[in-house]
Amino acid sequence: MDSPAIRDSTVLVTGGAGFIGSHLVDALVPHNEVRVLDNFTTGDPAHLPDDVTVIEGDVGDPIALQEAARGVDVIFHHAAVVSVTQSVDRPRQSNRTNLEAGLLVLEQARQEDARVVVASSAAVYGHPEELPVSETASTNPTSPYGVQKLALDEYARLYAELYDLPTVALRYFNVYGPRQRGPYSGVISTFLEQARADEPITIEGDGQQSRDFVHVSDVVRANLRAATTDAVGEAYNVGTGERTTIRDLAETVRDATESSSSIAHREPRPGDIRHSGADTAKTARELGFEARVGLESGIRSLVERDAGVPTRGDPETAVELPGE
Ligand code: UD2
Repeated sequence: MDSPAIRDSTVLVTGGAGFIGSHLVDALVPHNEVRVLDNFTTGDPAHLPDDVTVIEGDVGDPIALQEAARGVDVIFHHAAVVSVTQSVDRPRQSNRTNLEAGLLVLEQARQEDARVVVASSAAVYGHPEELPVSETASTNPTSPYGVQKLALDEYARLYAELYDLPTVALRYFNVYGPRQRGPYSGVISTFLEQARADEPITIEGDGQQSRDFVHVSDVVRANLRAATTDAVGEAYNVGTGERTTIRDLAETVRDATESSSSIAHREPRPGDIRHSGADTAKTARELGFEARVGLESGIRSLVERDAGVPTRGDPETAVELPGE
C-alpha cells in the first residue's frame, strides 16, 4: 500500500506560507524543487525555508499563477480564505479565492499536465446525518465556505473524469499544530493562549459538542500520499477517527499547561455543528494513510515547544516521507 515518496519533482504550493502550506513546504523541500505562491495576507514569509522560490501574488491572478505553475509536476492548492465567518459576511469575496481561483488552478494544471491536490474540508458535510461521516455521506454545507469547498472538491473529481487530470481532494477535519494563529485559527490555539495567560478558557455552549482533531504533521503525510497515489479522482477524509468534546479538550489543555485557568461557558456559536468525526476507512484503504498523532501527545508537544523544551518524536518534525 505504500506509495513511493515524491522526489526530484517540481512542485507548487499555493498558500505555501500559511499554516498547513508551510509545514508541507518543509516536508517537500529536501527532495524537490519547491515554489510557493502566496499573497501574505495571512501567510508569514518567516515560515518559509531558504530553498524555495517565492512568487508573491494572488492565486486568483492568472499571470502570477501561470508563472508559478510553469513546468510543475504537482500543485498542492492550499491558498484559501479559511474563515467561515468571513465567508458568511462576504460570500462573493471568499468565493473568488476559494472557488474561482481554485478553478483557475485546475485549468492551469491542465495546461501543465500537472497533478493537483486540493485542500477540501469537513465543512462539505454540514451537520452530518451519521457519525463517523464517510465520503459517501450527503453533503449539506451550512456556510458559503462549505459550498465553495464542496464545489471545488467536485470540480477536482470532474477534471479527473473529463480531462484525465490526476486530482485528489483531501477533506480536512479540525487541523491543529504549530504556527496556527490569528482570530480564525481554531479552538486549540485559542485555548492554549488562554491557558498560558491563566485567563478563563472560554467554552462556547455546553462543551458537549465534539470534533476530530488532526495534527498538521498527519495532514502533511496525507498530502504526500496524495502526491503519488494511483487512486486519483477521489475525495478522502483526513482525520483521526477519534472525537473529543470541547469540554474534554479544555481540561486536556489546562492539564498540559499546568494552568490555573478557570473554565467558563458563554453563548453557543450560532450555526455551530454539534458533532464532527471522520470515517477514515476509505483513506486508509485507498490512500494508505492513517493519522499517527493522538490529541494528548499533539497538545503536549505544542506546550513543550512553546516552553523551548526539545521533544523527542516531536510530531512536527516526525513527518516522514512515505516509503522511507
Ligand atoms: C472547523 C474549521 C472550519 C470548517 C469547519 C467545518 C478550524 C479552525 N475551522 O470549524 O474551517 O472547516 O470546521 O465544519 O478547523 N469553541 C469554543 N471556544 C472557543 C473557540 C471555539 O468553545 O474559544 C468551540 C466552537 O464553538 C466549536 C468548536 O470549539 O464548537 C470548534 O471550533 P473551531 O472554530 O476550532 O472549528 P469549527 O469546527 O467551527
